[in-house]
Amino acid sequence: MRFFQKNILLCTALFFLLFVACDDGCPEGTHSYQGDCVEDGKNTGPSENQDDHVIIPKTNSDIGNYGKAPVDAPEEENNQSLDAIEVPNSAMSFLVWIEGNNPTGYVLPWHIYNSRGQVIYDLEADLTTDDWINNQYHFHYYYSYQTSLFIPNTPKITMEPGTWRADLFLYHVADSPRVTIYFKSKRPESFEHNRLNLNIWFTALDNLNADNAEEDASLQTSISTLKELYKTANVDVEEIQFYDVPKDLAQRCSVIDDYNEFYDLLRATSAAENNWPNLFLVRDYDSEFERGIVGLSSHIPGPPGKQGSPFAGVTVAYPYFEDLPRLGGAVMAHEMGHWLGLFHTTESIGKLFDPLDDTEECSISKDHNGDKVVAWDECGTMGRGNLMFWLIPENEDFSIGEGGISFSPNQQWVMERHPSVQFVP
Ligand SMILES: [Ca+2]
Ligand SMILES: [Ca+2]
Ligand SMILES: [Ca+2]
Repeated sequence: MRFFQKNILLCTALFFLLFVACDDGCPEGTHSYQGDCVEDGKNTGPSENQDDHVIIPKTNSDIGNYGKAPVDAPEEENNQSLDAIEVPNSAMSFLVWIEGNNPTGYVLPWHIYNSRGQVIYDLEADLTTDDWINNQYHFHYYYSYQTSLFIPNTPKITMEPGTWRADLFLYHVADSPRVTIYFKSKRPESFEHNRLNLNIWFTALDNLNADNAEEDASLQTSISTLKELYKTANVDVEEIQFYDVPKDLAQRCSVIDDYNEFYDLLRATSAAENNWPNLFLVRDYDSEFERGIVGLSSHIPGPPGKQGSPFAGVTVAYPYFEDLPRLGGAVMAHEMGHWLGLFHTTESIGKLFDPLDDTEECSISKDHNGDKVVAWDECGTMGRGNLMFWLIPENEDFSIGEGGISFSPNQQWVMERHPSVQFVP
C-alpha cells in the first residue's frame, strides 16, 4: 500500500508494486523489473541459469524447451511428497507451505494436478501476455523463497479427496526445501461462525505500545473497524494479544529498509504465546523500499501457525493513520485479507484480477487518462464496493457493509478455508 498523489492507493500484493506505472527510470513502454527495463505486458520471468541446473520460466514461447521442472523431495517432519498429497475425505482445503532457506532464491508452483490427474494450474499457461492466470487455481506471478499452494483458493476448484500432485520451480532456494501440509476439516453442521484471533506487534512507535494499546483511542477505533469489516465475511475477530518487539530489533526495523529487515521483524513472532496470525505496526518503510508503500503482506496466503517464520504475518505503517483510524483499520483488514488468501480484485495495471466471480473487474480499458493505472474515478462501482480493490477510500467517510465496503461471499468462502480462520459453534 502506498500514498499516490492525493489518493491513498493499496498496492499491497507484494511485487506487483513493480508493475505500477510510476516513475521507475525506464523508457516509455517499459517498466522496471529486478533492475532491468522490460517491455510492458511481456512476461517478466527471469532467465535460465545453466550453472544451477534449475529450470526457470521464460516467455511463453521459450518455456517449452525446458521440459519438466524438478521437484525436490520434502524432508523430515512430513512424509508427504508433493508427488502424493494424500487428501482425506474430511478435508475442506489444504495448504502446502514450501520453505526454501535462501532469500535470494524463489519457489513457484509449476503444475498442480487434482486427484483425477487433471491439470488445474499450469505456469506456462499463465505466461501469455494477457492472461497470466488460469481459470482455476490462482497464483499471481511473483517471487519469494518460500511459497504456499492453497487448494481451493476459488470456488471454481472442486475439492476432491485422493492423491493430488504438484510440480514446483525451485531456484536457489535449497537443495531440499522443507514442506508442511495443512489440512482443514470440513465445517461441522452445527458450527455457524468463523473466528480469527490476532497478535498485534508494536515496533518503536511514539506513545503506542503493548501496555497502552487497550487505552489508545485511535488504535481501538482501527480495531473496531477491522472487526466490523471481517464481520461482513462472517468472521469474528475475537481475541487480540499485544506484543512489543524486542528493543534492538524494533529500533532497527521500525523503518523497514528492505526485505531482510521485513523478514527479520516477522521472525520476532517466535515469541508469541499462541499460533495466531500477526500484524506488525511499524513507523514506515524506507522511501527506496518498494517506492513508499505503507502496508505489506508477507504472502498470499501465509503459513498458519508458523510463529518465527519470516512469512508469519503482515506489516502496516501505522503513524500514517493515527488521525485516520478507520482508514487504518481498513488497511489492517486488507493486509490480513491477503495473508488469508485474497488477491486484489483488480490490480493497479487493470490486467490482473482475483479468481472470484462475485468481485468486479476494472480492466485497463477503463484507463481514461492513459497513465496505465485504473483509479477510483475510472472504476466506479467496479472498485468501490470491495475491501480488496487495490485502492481504499480517500478519507474516513466510508460505510461498511451493504452499499459500502465489504468482503464478498466468495472472499468469505476463501478465507473460511484458511486454517487460521477457525469454526466456532
Ligand atoms: Ca531500518
Ligand atoms: Ca473477480
Ligand atoms: Ca488511469
